[in-house]
Amino acid sequence: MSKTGLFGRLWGKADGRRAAQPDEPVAAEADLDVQSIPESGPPGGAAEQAVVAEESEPAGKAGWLAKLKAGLSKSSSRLTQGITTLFTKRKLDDEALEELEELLITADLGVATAGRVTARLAKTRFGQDVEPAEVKAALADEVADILEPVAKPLEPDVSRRPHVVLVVGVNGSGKTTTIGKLAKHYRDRGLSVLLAAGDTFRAAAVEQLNVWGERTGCPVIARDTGADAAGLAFDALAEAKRRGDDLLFIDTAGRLQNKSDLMAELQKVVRVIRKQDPTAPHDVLLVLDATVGQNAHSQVEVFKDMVDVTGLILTKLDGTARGGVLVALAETFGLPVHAIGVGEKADDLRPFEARAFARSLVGLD
Ligand SMILES: Nc1nc2c(ncn2[C@@H]2O[C@H](COP(=O)(O)OP(=O)(O)O)[C@@H](O)[C@H]2O)c(=O)[nH]1
Ligand SMILES: [Mg+2]
Repeated sequence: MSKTGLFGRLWGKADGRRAAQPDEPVAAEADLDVQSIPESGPPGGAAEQAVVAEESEPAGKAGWLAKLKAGLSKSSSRLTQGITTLFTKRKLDDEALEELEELLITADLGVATAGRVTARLAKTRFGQDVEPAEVKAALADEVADILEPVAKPLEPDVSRRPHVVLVVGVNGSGKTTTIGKLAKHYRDRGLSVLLAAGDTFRAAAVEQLNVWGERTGCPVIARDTGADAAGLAFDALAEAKRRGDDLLFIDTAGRLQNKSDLMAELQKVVRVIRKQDPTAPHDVLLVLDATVGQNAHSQVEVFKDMVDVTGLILTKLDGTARGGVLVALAETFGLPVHAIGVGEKADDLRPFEARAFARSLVGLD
């Protein structure tokens, strides 16, 4: 299968649905700072090519799988070393099962998953000699079964023009970076994408989104630091409608220290954009940093209380030993996992594939 075909399917229907549209010029309004990118069509100019070259990686599925495996190597080595130690020349008895369960729990897979995996092994192999490889394969199968139902692509319905995606999560979880990566992905496929710098709390946050806007050729709607995020989101939606954009990504602040303020702000953003489009936001993505491990659970709880989270994106799966947390989250919340981040570059966000992830997590090819 070609790369385009594979990722086209995984990333949902919007891919390639519409031919590239030249960007309309963006009218700057009084208190609106619109960063218009003076080029037409999808990336392809010299500057864009420079960015693409810098971001290049081994092409295709093989390259991506290698990257996933390398990224998850800290998580997988913890599991595989543990399994090898436990099951070298050993019968699968109660004690071994208990130790396996503990290992899985400490690898962040969660109590329920740990219980299921050990129960499944016990059912078929109790009292027999087991090889580490068999345990790994059984674990990968069980994990894949848990992840399969949540591995759902983001499926923007571009006929909404725009399909509105609100992106939430605590500070530093990777919201702005993820928006940049998503913008690049959809822009590369010919969709027109508008970005709203709704983290109006920090000047650096606005600047960061502007950089991604330039890099991806997507205009950014921004205002001064301290501006009302809801007002900005409202104007961004009006602008996206006027321009006929396919997608609008709204970045938000993530000051969890002040939970009630953040909740009020996010709820106001939702209320205000619904005045223009009662069906928006069409997706509310919660971005979670995988390195926080089990703490991700409380973040999901907190944000679910604030807004109707429709899906998750897990970032920083590169280089963390806590990749197992994705399994526990899937088991606990059953929320769709749309994509995972395995690096800071534009191409380091990929659709979430259950089986590939499960095998990489336990260090299998
Ligand atoms: N290694 C790695 N770093 C990431 C990933 N996603 C985001 N980051 C980095 O995490 C930091 C915080 O990201 P940012 O997008 O600013 O988070 P925000 O505060 O939620 O908007 C930045 O330095 C990003 O480059 C990822 O998947 N892998
Ligand atoms: Mg940010």
